[in-house]
Amino acid sequence: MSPTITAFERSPDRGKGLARDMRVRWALEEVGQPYDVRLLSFSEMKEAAHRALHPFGQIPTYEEGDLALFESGAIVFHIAERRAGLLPDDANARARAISWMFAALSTVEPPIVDREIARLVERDTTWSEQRLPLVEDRIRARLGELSSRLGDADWLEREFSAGDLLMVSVLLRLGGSGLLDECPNLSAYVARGEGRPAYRRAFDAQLAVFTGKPPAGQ
Ligand code: GTB
Repeated sequence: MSPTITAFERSPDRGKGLARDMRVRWALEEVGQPYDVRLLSFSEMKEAAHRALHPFGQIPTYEEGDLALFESGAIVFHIAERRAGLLPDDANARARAISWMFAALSTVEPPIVDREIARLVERDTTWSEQRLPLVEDRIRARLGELSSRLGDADWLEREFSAGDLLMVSVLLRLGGSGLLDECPNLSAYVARGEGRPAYRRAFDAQLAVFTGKPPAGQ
């Protein structure tokens, strides 16, 4: 039986692939696992039926048989553990890839989310103009560190892994900010991720929800 994930019925990003169902779709595409999608409105996300799956009333969720999961990182990890293609077989390499998954979500993503909050939610406050450059400097520092570690490698460890999948997903949230352009190797890294066929399939599928047209080639 195919797993079912949840996604926005109408994503606020208008199909740019920035909502967190995108990373789950990408993981499923990487491992060749077909999936179904249940689309939810904002009000449906807050209803008891959805909160039984997701305590915070958000997307994405993942259901497979009698298993229900929430949190995109946990879902990607579950997919990577169960199916080949997203985590190396060697135990140490696997542990390092998992470290990058955590690094993406708990070290790199928080200041990036903070920037979105500063720009969107706090923009009418008197202190927003002072805060935004500070948040951007925190992102710059992280990007500089990540850029130094990546160097001229294609991926964070030898092979593409769930760590790269989550890191690229997180960095994509900086699109249009100019911050990624300050680290050309990171821009190239993100472009490599976006160029993967599995990424393209996932992107097209979530875009089709927004446009109402089936993905090209279907
Ligand atoms: N930590 C959780 C995870 O990783 O799964 C966070 C889940 C989360 O924030 N979900 C968001 C949500 O359901 C959608 S992805 N929000 C509705 C709510 O909380 O009521 C966040 C998101 C939303 C919109 C854009 N965008 O428009 O660009 C980007 C990211």
